[in-house]
Amino acid sequence: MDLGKASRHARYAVAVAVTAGGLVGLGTLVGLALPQLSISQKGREFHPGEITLNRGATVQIVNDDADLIHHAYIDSPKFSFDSGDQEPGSKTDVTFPVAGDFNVLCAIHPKMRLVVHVH
Ligand SMILES: [Cu+2]
Repeated sequence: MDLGKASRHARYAVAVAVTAGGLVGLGTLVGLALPQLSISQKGREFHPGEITLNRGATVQIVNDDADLIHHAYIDSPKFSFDSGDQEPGSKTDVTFPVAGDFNVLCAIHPKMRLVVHVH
């Protein structure tokens, strides 16, 4: 094992955590410790319906409707995404690589909307 490499990597991780904490405070630092944010689609609604993330964050969209297929997508000049059909019980990860405001829509249920603010 290359201990020198592991040690450099560890220092980098600590520096990132300290910088993030210093810039935006403890609340976000605690948020960073969570593996990811989970969004429900129960009852043909994204819940929560609006979230704010740091660039690079990953959201997990969970189809927790028992018998409905959903199909999440983002169509923006900055970033587009398409989940394909989301079977009941499925989980889909979306990582937001750029800052901006994005609407996550459902191709099957036009009223479904999740607003994502990425800083
Ligand atoms: Cu849907």
